[in-house]
Amino acid sequence: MAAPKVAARKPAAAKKTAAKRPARRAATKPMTKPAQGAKKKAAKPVGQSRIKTNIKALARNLDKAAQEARPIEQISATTPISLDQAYQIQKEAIALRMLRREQRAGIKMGFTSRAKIAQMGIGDLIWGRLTDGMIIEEGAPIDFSTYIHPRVEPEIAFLLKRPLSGRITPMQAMEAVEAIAPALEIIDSRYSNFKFSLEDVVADNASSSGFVTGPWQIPDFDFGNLGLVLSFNGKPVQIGSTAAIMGHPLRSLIAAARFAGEAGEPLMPGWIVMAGGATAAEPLVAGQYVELEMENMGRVAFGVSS
Ligand code: OOG
Ligand code: MG
Repeated sequence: MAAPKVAARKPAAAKKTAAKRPARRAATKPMTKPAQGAKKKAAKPVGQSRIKTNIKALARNLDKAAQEARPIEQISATTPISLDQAYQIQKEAIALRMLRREQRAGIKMGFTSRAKIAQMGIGDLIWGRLTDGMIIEEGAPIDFSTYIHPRVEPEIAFLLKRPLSGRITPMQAMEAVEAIAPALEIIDSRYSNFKFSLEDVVADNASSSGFVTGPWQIPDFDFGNLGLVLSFNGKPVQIGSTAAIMGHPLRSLIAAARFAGEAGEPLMPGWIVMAGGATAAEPLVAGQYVELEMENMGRVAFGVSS
């Protein structure tokens, strides 16, 4: 089978760095006592500009946590945010990566399998934004110290050749796919103990940290129920099937197009769509060799250095 061209894709430029920045000083507010006899003012509703400030600050915190590989407290523990605000925080945090010259590489879907839903206790479909800074070279080692508490999960990746947005049919979805590949996603929640609410994890870009894709192939065969084995140092740790992803991974691509349409950010040619974990995620430790073998699709692997 001829290998599809993947010319639209850029090589991973930005590597994950763990530059330690000096801690920012806490913004301390002077305590002001109300003048005696002054009437107590009604609590002010949180204004639009105040919300914007919070969203930017929360995005900066998440971005800093990722860069420094230091966990932070869940946002929901102190600040109630809506799902809409959570996606705004995600967008702001991605804008910070763009300022560091990362480029958009695609989109990832989350909680598309029962195994993931059961493991994390969240049943809503979510999505996150992928950048080229998250691309990990196939077969290369990742540096364990640049992560907080990384986990890996087996996925399937779509490479698009046409834009997709809004409500689409399975046929339209297939027509936009240039190639598919077995893929591994590294997730690394920025929250302590990998614990979060739906809004927390959305704000944290669906725990996105890195992804590796294996050999690309033209999808001229049914990839709806391919067996897969995730192994650490040659020992199987998860066994499953691509059917675990919404019954067929194409449904995840269709959902991604709908989310992209709602967000006003159509899926673009050259983008990668990660369909979501087919099994529960497994924690990574230094010294491991991680490999995914997928029926008819080949292998994808990476190492974990200490
Ligand atoms: C959230 C990310 C979910 C998937 O494939 O379901 C996800 C998490 O589990 O931390 O990437
Ligand atoms: Mg995933």
